[in-house]
Amino acid sequence: MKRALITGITGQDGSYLADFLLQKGYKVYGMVRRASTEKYERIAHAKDKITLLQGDLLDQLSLVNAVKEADPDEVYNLAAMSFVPTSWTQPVLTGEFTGLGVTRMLEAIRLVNKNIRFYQASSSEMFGKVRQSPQNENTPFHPRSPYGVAKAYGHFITVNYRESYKLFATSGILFNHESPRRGMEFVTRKITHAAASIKLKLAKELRLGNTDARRDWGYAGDYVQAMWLMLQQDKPEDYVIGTGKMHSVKNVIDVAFKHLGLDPKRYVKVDKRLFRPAEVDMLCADYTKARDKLGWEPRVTFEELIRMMVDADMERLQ
Ligand code: NAP
Ligand code: G4F
Repeated sequence: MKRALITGITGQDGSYLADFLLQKGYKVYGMVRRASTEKYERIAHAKDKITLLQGDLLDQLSLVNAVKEADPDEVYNLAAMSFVPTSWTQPVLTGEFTGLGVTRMLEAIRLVNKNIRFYQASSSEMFGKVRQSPQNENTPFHPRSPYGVAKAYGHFITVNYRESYKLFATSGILFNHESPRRGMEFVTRKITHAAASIKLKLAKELRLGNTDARRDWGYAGDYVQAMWLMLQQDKPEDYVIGTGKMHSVKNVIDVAFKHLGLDPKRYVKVDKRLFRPAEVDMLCADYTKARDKLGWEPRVTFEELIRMMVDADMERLQ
């Protein structure tokens, strides 16, 4: 039985990855940080099958102990401060969690067992003000937020530990991926939840920032398979994962509201206070390498994804 340790198991991706690895017959360990109230909604359905270990990306000893105790074949480092706007209000903490936290986890692996395979959750936010479109593994980075800068550090330290210590360390450069388990503050979920609330007369309007921004949005359930595939290869390499299709925030609004028979013009308001100090205008993945080497393809389309999220929010609110 293979063993995996997932950091960030209480998050969107961690919960889908746990489901995926359990199905594959893995013994799954999840690292969680201590809180006065437990936040395990996303893994509640699988909690009996997962072993939770306390640890924090800020605390080196807790990482060493989590790796020792789980004794994993694979570590998936998904934990991070992942919300871009907060990275401007908490830039130092973001650097600690999302950047230096990666080094701490790599050091824990180097100390405990150099044969552990390591996956780092890197981000298309590193491309930022894009130098070419679509973006692939060779596109230069120009991050536009403290979050993007911290992720670029996490990416390069992963590459560096692979080159310096011959660790099986990979960096998955994932474009935006969503699901009914997406955090409420991210734009897709904010929109699908608001559309459902308005339909049920629980809300009257939706205030958004830059609705012209364009992203390559895919389904989180598809993307965790790509993470796993990266660790099953002969050689550790970095991969771009996305759909190759770009849509605007306005497109998300249209699909979500029309799915419920609502006219978005009546409810959606642009609020300048929600614009970012520096915006990433567009992101679009060239995932040719993942398709050719991993045999990976996204399955859920943009429209299916948004409708799935609206339906789940309707069901939850009803
Ligand atoms: P998420 O839902 O925000 O989950 C983040 C997870 O990190 C949560 O489990 C959180 O735990 C944990 N965490 C935060 N700080 C921690 C700390 N100091 N110590 C231990 N755990 C900590 O994020 P996600 O969407 O699943 O994303 C997973 C990873 O992929 C993140 O690294 C994110 O930056 C990256 N990524 C995401 C996307 C995307 O579109 N979703 C795209 C590219 C890259 P709590 O529950 O305790 O808060
Ligand atoms: O949904 P978002 O907050 O996601 P963002 O900033 O692209 O980051 C997500 O994807 C990254 C991968 O590229 C991950 F690394 C990161 O962890 C996270 O999962 O915003 C998407 C776009 C932005 O351009 C934003 O300006 O939507 C625009 N937007 C417009 N109004 C809004 C809003 N975003 C949010 N969150 N809230 C709004 O009201």
